[in-house]
Amino acid sequence: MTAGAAPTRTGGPADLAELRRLAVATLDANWEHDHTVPSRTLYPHQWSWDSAFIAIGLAKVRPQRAWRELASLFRAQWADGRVPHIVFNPAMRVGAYFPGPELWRSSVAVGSPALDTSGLVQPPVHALAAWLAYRRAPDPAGLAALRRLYPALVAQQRYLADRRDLTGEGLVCIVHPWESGLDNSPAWDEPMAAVPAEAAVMRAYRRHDTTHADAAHRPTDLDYARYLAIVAAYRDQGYADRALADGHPFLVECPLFNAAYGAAEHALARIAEMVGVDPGPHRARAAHITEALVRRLYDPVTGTFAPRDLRTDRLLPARTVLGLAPLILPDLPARQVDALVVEACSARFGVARRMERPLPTYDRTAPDFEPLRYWRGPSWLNIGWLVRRGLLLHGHPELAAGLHRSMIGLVAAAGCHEYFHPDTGVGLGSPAFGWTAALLLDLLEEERPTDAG
Ligand code: 2M8
Repeated sequence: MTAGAAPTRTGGPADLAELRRLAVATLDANWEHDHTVPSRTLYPHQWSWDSAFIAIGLAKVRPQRAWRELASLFRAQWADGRVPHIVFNPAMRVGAYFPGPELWRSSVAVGSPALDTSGLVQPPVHALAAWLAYRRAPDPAGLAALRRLYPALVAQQRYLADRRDLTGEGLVCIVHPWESGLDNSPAWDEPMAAVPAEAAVMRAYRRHDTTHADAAHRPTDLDYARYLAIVAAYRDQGYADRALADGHPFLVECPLFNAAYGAAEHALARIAEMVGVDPGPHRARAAHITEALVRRLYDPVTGTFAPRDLRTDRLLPARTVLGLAPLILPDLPARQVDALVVEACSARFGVARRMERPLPTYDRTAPDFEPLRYWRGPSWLNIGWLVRRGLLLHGHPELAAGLHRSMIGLVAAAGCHEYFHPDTGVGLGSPAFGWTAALLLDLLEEERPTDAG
């Protein structure tokens, strides 16, 4: 089925031209001088992986903005190479987002930039985004932007390799669920249960998210108490990674984060070729990361990838969509590709040529599957976009087409929501969400990703 046959239900934009207009209008409305906010209400600052996804969608319609989006994010890169997960807009009123700069206190940390930021990172999808933005707008301005970004993208990878590979085994760890981007995924339930905190901690703070979104669709107060406890532990060490091994409360090797880390080296090899640098070292690192991912995070018993908790050295049991992310690696061995296709097409995730239900973020058959709560079941466009890309890369165009149709159908029926009920398609969270609009635009282009694009 083509995008033109996307289902339209009452209340949603009717045809593809209207969908395109809605997506562009959403991105225009969320544009804020040099970046796009994920949402005017829930997330009024700049977020790291949001900007990467947004740049991909902007490339065809607003190419200059695509490059500004990435350039503004990288202006907030720390001296050690980390790209912060939030760059705070100083023009926003205090309290516009919780936790704000007063909690992060980045300005007193060594090597932080002039702007207030968080001290965490997010999945490094930026090199891939820069490469895809260039493929979608391959003009001299794009090439000049790639040239400027290349050293910063290399430094981002270097930070991860030098500071976050705690075991020396070739994978990098995340130090907070927020770094995964899938904040309250059931994947993190086990390590989070070991983080000391009580829901009562939240009485000292005012959460901002639950004034804009239904509390039943967001993380709980107990989750937030633990999020803050982990931030405090990292911040009080000055965000210095050398202290992580000495009892930091959350240390996990995440399959999506590491798949992005590997995909970044593949993208950097392409960028290096374009800007006249030797791509060989990027290719070698990419191969090393894929090998480490298979060795450390692939579980032959379940046939999928799982996060490894470094505090216990065990794979975490929840079957989440994080496990499918290694499909984005062009050099994933056939054995793992085949196993992930089986997992994707199982009743847990329901990928099919004729998908009837959207891709969930968690195993539909699990007793604690929650179709309304954030990353514990709902369908998200960035994840569907990544999995679709992986399916195309590995020669499954019909399955990719099912996902494509289901994602366009979601937005056609409900608009550019942040996430969607995985059965009914009802829109949840922010109704005008940046990466939903951007990735919808990209999907509407109907491009066939290959290894190169
Ligand atoms: C969500 O995360 C932030 C914290 O970083 C939040 O809940 O306040 C996640 O969905 C994350 O993946 C996303 O980047 C961010 C902004 O859209 O919101």
